[in-house]
Amino acid sequence: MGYPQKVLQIADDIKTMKIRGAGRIARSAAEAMKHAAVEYNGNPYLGEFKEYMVNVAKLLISTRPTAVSLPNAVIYVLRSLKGRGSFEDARKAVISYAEEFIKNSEEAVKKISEMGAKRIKEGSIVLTHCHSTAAVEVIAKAYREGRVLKVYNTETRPFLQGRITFAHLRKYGVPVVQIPDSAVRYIMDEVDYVVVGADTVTSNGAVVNKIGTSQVALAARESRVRVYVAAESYKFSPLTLIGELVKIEFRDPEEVVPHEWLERHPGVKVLNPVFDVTPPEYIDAIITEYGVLPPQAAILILVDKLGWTLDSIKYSDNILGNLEKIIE
Ligand code: RUB
Repeated sequence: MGYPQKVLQIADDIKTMKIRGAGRIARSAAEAMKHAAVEYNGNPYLGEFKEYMVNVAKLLISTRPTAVSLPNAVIYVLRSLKGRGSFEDARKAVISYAEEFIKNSEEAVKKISEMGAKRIKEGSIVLTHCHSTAAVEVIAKAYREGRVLKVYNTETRPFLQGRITFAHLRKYGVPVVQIPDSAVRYIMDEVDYVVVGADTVTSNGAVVNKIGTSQVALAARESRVRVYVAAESYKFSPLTLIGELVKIEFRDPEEVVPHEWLERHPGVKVLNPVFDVTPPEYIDAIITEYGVLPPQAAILILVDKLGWTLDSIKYSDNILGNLEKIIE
């Protein structure tokens, strides 16, 4: 059985980065799961519906590898199928869990903006990198409270997400100065806080975010500038509790150099890693909806708040291969 057009469209939009940013990717994936359930037109048998939903989940999870928000959102919705007695019951559960995920996610960003803004002192200069909804909301809230004078905003090569951040911050009236990524260290002496988002937070508090974030954090540390990461709890990776590494996505070289240039230089190798890892020592705090934490407390989000135990990480070997087990 095929998938509804809207589900295929969301999967493609995540892959091609029309939908991007870990939070938006997660909410869109939950939306796609909901659509898949609403538009399911196969036989009304529980087993068949479950199999179909697992396949939709696999399709969505395979679109981009790094942001754990994507499998976390999909698995949150998939879990609703566990223990259901009938097809109709199962379909309703998927729809309501998907809606719940989206609502919780939006509320989390709001709480993060409120708690994060309080951490910024009046009259500060902030630097941000890439485009993070959570980071933008912290900065905008702090600006409304008179805490932010201006923002240095990196252009974020090669995909130039900094232009999206520029538009969002300007919409909120925040004074923004665009800088090339290579100007970060030059400008850091003027900066009071770095505020960025996260694609994945590991159990030891390392943050995987847009390529260049670790260089920004390094320059900040050298200048004794505080680094805050705004991250909802579904950006925390359960698999890192058992030592699994986060897969870094590499994208098309043509995002870095034009096609014609590549043609003129046959055989040249161009690397386009799109995320990097900032170690916990370079991060002052991770702002979550549950509070502002030192990175070393990341494990508490996974264990205390999300309820993961070593035994419960049963799909550990291969998350795509073991999705069926989640709903047994
Ligand atoms: C986006 C990126 C963002 C995080 C957090 O990368 O690295 O900083 O996803 O964003 P890409 P948010 O553009 O490759 O998806 O706070 O919006 O979840």
